[in-house]
Amino acid sequence: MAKTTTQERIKRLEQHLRQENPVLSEAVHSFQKLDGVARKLGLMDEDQSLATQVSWWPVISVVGTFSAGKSTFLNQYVGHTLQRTGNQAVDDKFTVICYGAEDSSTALPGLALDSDPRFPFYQISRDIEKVADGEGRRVDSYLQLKACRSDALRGKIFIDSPGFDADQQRTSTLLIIDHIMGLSDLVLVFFDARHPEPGAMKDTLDHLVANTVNRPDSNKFLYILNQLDNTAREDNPEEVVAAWQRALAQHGLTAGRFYRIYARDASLPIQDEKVKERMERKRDEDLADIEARIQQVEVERAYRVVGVLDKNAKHVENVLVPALESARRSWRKRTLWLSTAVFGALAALFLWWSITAGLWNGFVFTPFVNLDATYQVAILVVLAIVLWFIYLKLRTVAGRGVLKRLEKDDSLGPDREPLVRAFSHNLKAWWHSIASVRPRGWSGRRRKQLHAVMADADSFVQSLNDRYAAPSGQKK
Ligand SMILES: Nc1nc2c(ncn2[C@@H]2O[C@H](COP(=O)(O)OP(=O)(O)OP(=O)(O)O)[C@@H](O)[C@H]2O)c(=O)[nH]1
Ligand SMILES: [Mg+2]
Repeated sequence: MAKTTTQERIKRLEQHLRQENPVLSEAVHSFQKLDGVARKLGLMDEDQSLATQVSWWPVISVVGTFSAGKSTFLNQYVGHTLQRTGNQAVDDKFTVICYGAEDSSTALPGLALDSDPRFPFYQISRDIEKVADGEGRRVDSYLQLKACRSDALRGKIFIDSPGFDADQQRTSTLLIIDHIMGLSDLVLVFFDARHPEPGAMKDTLDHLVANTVNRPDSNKFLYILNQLDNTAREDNPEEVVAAWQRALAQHGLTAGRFYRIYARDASLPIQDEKVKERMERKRDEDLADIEARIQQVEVERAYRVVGVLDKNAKHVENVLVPALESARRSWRKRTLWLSTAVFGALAALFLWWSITAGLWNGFVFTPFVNLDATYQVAILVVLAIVLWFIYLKLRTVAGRGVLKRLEKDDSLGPDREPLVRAFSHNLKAWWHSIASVRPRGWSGRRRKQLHAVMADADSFVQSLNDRYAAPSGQKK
């Protein structure tokens, strides 16, 4: 069987994970097993895979105002000068940063992101095109991908974004920012302590703060006041922080998740030893908190991927297969009614016609008994075949009725598409008797395969526990 593009991509996904999280690379195998079962049931076609429906890496994005130090922060975290930094707006693109095995860091065009489902910008060009005519084709001018061999990048994807200014942003850029905020597991929102008057950037704060603090996933937003070292020279550095806190509070940020930091390398020397000591301590505390949150999303995501595997396997067995059985049951019932009606009508028609034509002698149908035995057999065979074909036709008509009902059933939610697909798959199997409600492709063997996937999920959880937690206190 020729490998489909999706299968090729899954292979690459697995190779990529093997380097950075072997447990998850095993999980890819289990997803493939699950895909096999789902395909046999007709729930998906060859080019689909459940593995492409989960994002395999946690996404941590850095957004914020111009020159706030987003790229500097990322360079420091990664331990490489990956991104250019500077006091004019240097970044005009969104940069996806991930782990790569190559020695030197490599940059790839936006197209690489647009066409690869492993990354969070899969087919973004379509969405860009929808909001800005002709811009979809220019996806390279919005996005780029950088890979770098840094341990800090293992198991995560970072997104560095161009400076945000609500008044100057193009709709396509706003769309990408919103897309990123939606899909990220953690969003670091950067502000620049050098901006003396946070009140002057109302629209920007509206977008970055007011619109994010009330989201259901608001917990994933961290608001970071950066470049605090610049305030050390002020008479009252605390006043700068207080002004920012007031401005953010006006936009809805009341408690927690507000950090103040400055870059370790890029910072200015602070003369006053006391101030220096105090600022460094606060910075290190806050940086440690932020880094712990970054670490945490990787752990959460690993468990989530395994959870999705388990959930999907159980969903097939406990929800989709029973739903197909029930669809087959109503198919059988409809076929029965339809056949009774049609064959009854045909029999009545035949009787009426033959009786009025005087073809019966008591219970004997005279034209038939007067024939040769071979003719009798031949006629019976032909009749049986014709009736069989009529039956198959009726069966299909009844099945289409059930299919229509499935297609219209909104209560099925996301299950509707796979169920419709699987039921059509059942409809095509004319040789498979509808006396049985067992869906096409479902068998004891398939059930065992599903159970094996669930058992895999359990063992992955244990391996992840071993990797991330050591209850006995032993070192790995
Ligand atoms: N003093 C000081 N300077 C910093 C700090 N962080 C960044 N810088 C400097 O601020 C300038 C802007 O930093 P960048 O990292 O390029 O900022 P950015 O947010 O990525 O900027 P854009 O991508 O253009 O929006 C650079 O010259 C950095 O060296 C900091 O904490 N303290
Ligand atoms: Mg930058």
